[in-house]
Amino acid sequence: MSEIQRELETKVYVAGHRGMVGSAIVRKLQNEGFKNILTRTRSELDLTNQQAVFDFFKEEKPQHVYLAAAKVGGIHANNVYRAQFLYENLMIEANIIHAAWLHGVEKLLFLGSSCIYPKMAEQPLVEEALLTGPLEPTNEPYAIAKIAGIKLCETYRHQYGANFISAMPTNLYGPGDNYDLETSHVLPALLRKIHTAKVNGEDEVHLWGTGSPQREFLHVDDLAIACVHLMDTYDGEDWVNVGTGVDLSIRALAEMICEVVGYTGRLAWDTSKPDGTPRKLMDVSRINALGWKAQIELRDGIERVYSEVKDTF
Ligand code: GFB
Repeated sequence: MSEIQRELETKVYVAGHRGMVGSAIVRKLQNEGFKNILTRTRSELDLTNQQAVFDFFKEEKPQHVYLAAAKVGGIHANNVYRAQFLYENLMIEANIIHAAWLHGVEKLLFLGSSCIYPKMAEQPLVEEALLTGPLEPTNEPYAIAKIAGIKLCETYRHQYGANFISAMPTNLYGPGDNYDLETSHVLPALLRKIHTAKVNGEDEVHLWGTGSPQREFLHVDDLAIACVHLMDTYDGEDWVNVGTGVDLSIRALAEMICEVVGYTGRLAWDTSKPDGTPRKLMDVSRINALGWKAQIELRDGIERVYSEVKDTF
């Protein structure tokens, strides 16, 4: 068997395969020809249940793990379901990372988030900015859980020699996103709101905050390429930012979406809703130096996603 054939036989567990990130990783692995992809639905395996996770790893003995399972949401969900965001994410990470070590997983990739960096960190955000200042309050519980995940990978590497690595994606969008207006992230929320306003002939659309915060958006298919690339090539202890290195204001995003959707009404800003972090632009020099760069331009990505979802709203 050749080296490549052997690699394609690797038993790979993708935790969170029904989510936007996990499903993109599964698609990418399938396209690459991986033959042994292991998944479990939430009803088959509750990742917050330590014994169930330990039993699963003992029985299946995966060689590689992509840890893409998480409780996620936009600014409102993060701010309201604070206990769940902290508890569920801590449990999922601790259970999987410990089980992976106990059962000899050869390599694990943990997915974090750009919200781990301090609210007022210097821009663009370098990896070294971690733990240098207070976090953005609206997503502090989620960020603390994600920081714990990074530290689990780091400490299991130091103490036990485990090859566990971490990637920190910027704000994501793509197929399989959440379009529930209460719990979604900004890009899917705006697509839905602006599409609905157009279809209903409304002359204004209500968006949250002031429109001035800056955000960076990465298509999840680009993230999946980065994840598989890191799994193949990167064994370092430092976590790695994954983004485009380009951002825009929420107002500019809304205007771009209006163009894609073909909506010409007015944007009305509800300033009783939070703005969140003023800016979180990733410094992506580390991953660029490792041989990955985002390929999908934001406008193209939005057009792609809009054509996939517009008939489902
Ligand atoms: O994606 P998002 O909800 O979260 O974006 P974050 C929030 C920004 O978009 C704020 C504005 O400035 C909001 O005021 N916004 C405008 C809206 N209209 C809307 C709307 O209809 N819905 C939403 N959701 N926002 C997330 C964290 O922060 O970043 C997650 O909550 C994660 O934990 C992710 O880390 C990367 O970008 O502020």
